[in-house]
Amino acid sequence: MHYYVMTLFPDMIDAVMRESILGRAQSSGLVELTVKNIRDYTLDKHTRVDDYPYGGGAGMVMEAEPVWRCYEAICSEVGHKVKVIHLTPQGKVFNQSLAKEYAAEEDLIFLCGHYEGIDERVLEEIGTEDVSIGDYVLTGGELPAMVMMDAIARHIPGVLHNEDSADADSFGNGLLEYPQYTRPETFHDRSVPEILLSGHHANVEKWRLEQSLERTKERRPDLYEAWISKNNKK
Ligand code: 6GU
Repeated sequence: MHYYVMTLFPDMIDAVMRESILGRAQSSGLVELTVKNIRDYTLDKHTRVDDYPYGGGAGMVMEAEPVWRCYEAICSEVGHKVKVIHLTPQGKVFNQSLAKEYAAEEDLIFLCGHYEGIDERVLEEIGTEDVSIGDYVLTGGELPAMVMMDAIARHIPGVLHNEDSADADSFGNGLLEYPQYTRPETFHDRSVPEILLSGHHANVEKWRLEQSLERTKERRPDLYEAWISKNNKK
């Protein structure tokens, strides 16, 4: 997977992406990351990349031309058109199945907006996929892009050391994950559930599924209902 990020704040991306699972994935060659500063593609002599909105209103709008030239530069590096994910609270909401879908791509461009957004015409011209990470407003698309790159990379074979983990995790089966425990057996008078010490694998699995269902019903009734209808129809 080769990720490209188009941003006005390249340092923000570099700092985070060097660390964690994604840093490792880059060292091992499973993930490549190229960060492009949109400002490098402006033709304005004062390196301006934003302007006042037509029709008036608060804030500034990112201009079409630098975004377009940056996009074209990436596509000519790659040799063909690349799917562009535009991070915006107006997008469809990102989830685990989208993460899996995007993980099948060879290259992905993340276009990070700032200010009051990006001139609509360049979004149309590129044909961006508009994606949000949830119903709240952030100051820019950089954090959402990094959230998505992390979630997507976990589905690339070899990125997680334990190959099962991506599917065993919360949402892999459509349910929240069961609670986990490690040593010691007692912490502040709280004991590890007896069944986990039993060594009886089938009973442990049964208990974990019950815990997952209980937890999902309580915390995410929407996911619980979806799981029940899916599993009763089978
Ligand atoms: Cl993708 N961008 C911004 N600016 N805010 C958000 C978001 C994206 N997703 C949720 N809030």
